[in-house]
Amino acid sequence: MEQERPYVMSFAGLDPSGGAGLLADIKTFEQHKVYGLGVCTAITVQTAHDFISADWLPVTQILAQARPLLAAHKISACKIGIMSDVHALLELVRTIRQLSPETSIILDPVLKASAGFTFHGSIQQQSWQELLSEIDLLTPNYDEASLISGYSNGDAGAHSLSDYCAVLLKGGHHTSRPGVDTLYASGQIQCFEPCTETVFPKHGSGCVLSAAITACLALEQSLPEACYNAKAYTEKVLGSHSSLTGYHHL
Ligand code: PXL
Repeated sequence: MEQERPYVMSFAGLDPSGGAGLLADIKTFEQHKVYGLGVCTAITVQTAHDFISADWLPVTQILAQARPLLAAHKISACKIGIMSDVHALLELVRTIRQLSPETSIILDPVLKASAGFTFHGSIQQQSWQELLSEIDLLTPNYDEASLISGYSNGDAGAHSLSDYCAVLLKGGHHTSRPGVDTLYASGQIQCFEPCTETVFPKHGSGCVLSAAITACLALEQSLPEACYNAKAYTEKVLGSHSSLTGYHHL
């Protein structure tokens, strides 16, 4: 019999195609040998190619799913994916902090799906700053860092956001250094080069990365170690098949 695994929780949308959201997170957690709990934030209708619609669950319903689990288990880390808006995010994050102060909170600020669907309307920077000061790690891509910070340059934007929490700027959409992720944390900047050359774009790759970081942190890795190992894991999923669908294995 194995030892008890650390518990982690994903707050994410149901993507029935399995590439993103809750299903992607749970596959990633299982491969990392952490116990994954999943709270649904939205029901989406999509395939790997087309995003058709999203129905948001009210925050009261999201919290109703989470509360008994937060009371029943010590949750080492949680990740938050799609949420309807910054106010819902703030309410969720404040409740997690109140009910489970030791849980690390990782936020993947999904503003837009790769298939084109926009999740959030206009960005209220003041509310985002309040939100970021309540979490441990933000994992934006270049465009998200730019929109959330209000800087036209995503690198400068990510740096400025690290006044509030640690920021991992994902390199997937970066024009000058594609694939290089940059961690801004505790006043230091660290770059993570891609480990493999053969990667194929995938729907849900950001979900896999943030879920893998969440798992690695729950396994007591340091933040830089977790970012490095999660990147290597994500690249394996990206390299697993040439289609938009990826396979998970360690
Ligand atoms: O990859 C962003 C994302 C996150 N969560 C859900 C999604 C998507 C993109 O489609 O559907 C549920």
